[in-house]
Amino acid sequence: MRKKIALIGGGQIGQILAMLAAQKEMGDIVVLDIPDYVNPIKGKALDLMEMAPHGNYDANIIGTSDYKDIEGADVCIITAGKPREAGMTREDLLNTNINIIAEVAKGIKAHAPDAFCIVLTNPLDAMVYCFQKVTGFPKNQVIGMAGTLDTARFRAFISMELDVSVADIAGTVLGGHGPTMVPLPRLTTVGGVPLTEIATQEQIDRIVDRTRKAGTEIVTLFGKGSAFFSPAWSAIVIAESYLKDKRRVLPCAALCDGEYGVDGLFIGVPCLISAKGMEKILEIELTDEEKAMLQTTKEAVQKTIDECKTQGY
Ligand code: A3D
Repeated sequence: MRKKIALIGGGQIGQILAMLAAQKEMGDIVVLDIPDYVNPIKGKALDLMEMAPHGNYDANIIGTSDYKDIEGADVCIITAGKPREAGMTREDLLNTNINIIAEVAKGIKAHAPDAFCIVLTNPLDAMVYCFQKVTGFPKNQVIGMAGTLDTARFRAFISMELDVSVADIAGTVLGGHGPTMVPLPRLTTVGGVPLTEIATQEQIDRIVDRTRKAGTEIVTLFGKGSAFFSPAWSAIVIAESYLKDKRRVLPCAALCDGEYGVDGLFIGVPCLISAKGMEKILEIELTDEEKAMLQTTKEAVQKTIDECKTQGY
């Protein structure tokens, strides 16, 4: 029997997710959106079914606004909610998206209680926290997709700056999904060569700064709405690791229980993603400077969580 992937939110990211999941034959796909948007969602699903003969994939793809249709889903990827507009911070979305996430969490808990859940809605670290609070799902079953994208951006900017293939760049970005995130150039390599040996400090500073502001760079160019191709691919990479038990180590927002000195918060850390979901958080021995940056990002995440707590989460 095919796996089932539920995409909650069928907007910019949701539609790319559907296309990628279909092309990769990850399973049957249900795209769920609000009743007011159900016809466009049904239309997008039908369009993807009609792409199948040339796309060379077999998958049933439907659009719906009824949570009954996600029954039995193996994975839920949540993008329901508003994206940023130019001049907005991610935190500006909190009051709108918190209610949407609560509604989505209730729907998934009622209809797909065993699904591995990947949250993308911003402000990410706070929304994944609220989602877990409402569902009460164990920490291996819920993660936030942010570090996987932030690391992809970090690798892309290294590739552009040094004119080398992105395929050979390995690195990671820790912390919250915002300007306080912590890229780790010290642990980054290009074909096994330490980044710190082939890039100047000036280049590294430029890459780190651009990574931290990458989401805003795109929102500013768009004017309205935020990135969608790269966030979708990043979520697919996590979902694939779960569905195929690939055991990839990917930076995700995971519920920390003392790791990295963080307790009770979702924050970006390296995670082993297997058929068990978020099987394990991998800890890195950080320098004092990196620890200080992680403390700053932790305080920024805590601030948004405090706001969620005042709203009863
Ligand atoms: P958009 O194209 O507006 O799609 C969002 C969809 O959610 C729309 O189709 C809405 O109709 C739908 N929706 C709204 N309320 C509900 C609901 N209650 N139930 C089901 N569906 C609903 O936005 P997008 O796809 O560009 O972005 C989606 C979210 O992802 C936003 O919050 C973005 O800020 C966020 N985002 C996160 C990242 C990360 O790296 C974490 C990157 C880019 C965007």
